[in-house]
Amino acid sequence: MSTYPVDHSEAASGIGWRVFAVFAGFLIPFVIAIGAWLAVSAHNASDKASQAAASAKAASATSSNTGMSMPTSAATGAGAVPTVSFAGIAPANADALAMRHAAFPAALPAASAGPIAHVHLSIADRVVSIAPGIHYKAWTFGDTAPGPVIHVRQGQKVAVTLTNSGAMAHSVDFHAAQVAPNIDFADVAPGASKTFSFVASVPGAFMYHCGTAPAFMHIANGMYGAIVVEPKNMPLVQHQYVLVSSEWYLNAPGTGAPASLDVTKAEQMTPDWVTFNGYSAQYKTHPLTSMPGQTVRFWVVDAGPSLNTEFHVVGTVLKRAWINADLVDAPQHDIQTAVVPAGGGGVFDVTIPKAGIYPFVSHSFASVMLGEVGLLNVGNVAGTMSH
Ligand SMILES: [Cu+2]
Repeated sequence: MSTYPVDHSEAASGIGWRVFAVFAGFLIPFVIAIGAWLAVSAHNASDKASQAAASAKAASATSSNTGMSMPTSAATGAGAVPTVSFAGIAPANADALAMRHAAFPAALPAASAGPIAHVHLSIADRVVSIAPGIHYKAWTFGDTAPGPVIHVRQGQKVAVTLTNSGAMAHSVDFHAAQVAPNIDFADVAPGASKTFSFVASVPGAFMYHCGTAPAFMHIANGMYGAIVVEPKNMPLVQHQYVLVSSEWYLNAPGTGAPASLDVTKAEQMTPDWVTFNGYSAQYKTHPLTSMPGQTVRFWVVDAGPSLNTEFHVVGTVLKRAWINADLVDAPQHDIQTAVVPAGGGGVFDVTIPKAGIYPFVSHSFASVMLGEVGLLNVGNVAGTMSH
């Protein structure tokens, strides 16, 4: 038996010291980390403030040249630059303008016949409408943003002729192609044209877009579209619609003079409008249609430039969902919402037995508030539906 004298107060204080030591072992690095973080934050804040000032100055210096609001460098300080939102701005006659607007044709066009699909894409600077009464100075394929829907059969050769009538160099990058991009996706000078071809060997819903640097800006300015490469074995459906989602970042409201790109907003990913097929909520005033019991296929491409689309149809489930537009593997079944990533696609079938009005949305709901919503009218019923 130990005879070692035990001083209970000493023992107690020894335990206390050990507890303190363990606690301090955790606490001291924590305090140091907090201190370091505060110091870095203060430093960043001062950096960002000076960057913001520099960017604002650069924006006013460069906007007279390009018509766009641009920071000094794409990589600096965008997060700290204050911007003004023009989201939801609408003239008094917005409803009438929305009704008068000719909706971008969403129906999938027929595929080209024969072994070669000839695709002519003309590039031009065009003022487009992106919401009721809102105009935007876009760079376009085929005079619209998105550009024309291209529909080919798997295995077809796609012969592309690109004609650049715009004021600067542009190009086209087909996600459906497997080619050397430095050759086939190379820039075409203003006034010039080029041809190239590829075999559409992989089926899916693909994006095409201008790849001229900075591609970010060329996409944000409207240079994108969808190419559907259809395999032989797709289940037959009664209706097929193509939806291309994209964001718009405006340097002005666009109600009077057309707006141009605000690069800072685009870097911050704070769009003024998010659209299916280039115009806010156009399929609310001009709904897509089907009849009860029919199957509707949505070919969805997200052009970005930066935000995903969380595709969802209210009042039903996606009966078949080819996630990432992977048409080689079997689809998923009966899911609620599917992500279509920026620069990607998805193919979704719904079969709705009951007549009614079924909104389709990006369930990332901020995008709905900015215009990424439409309606599927099943059974030609009267009325509308807000979401
Ligand atoms: Cu371009």
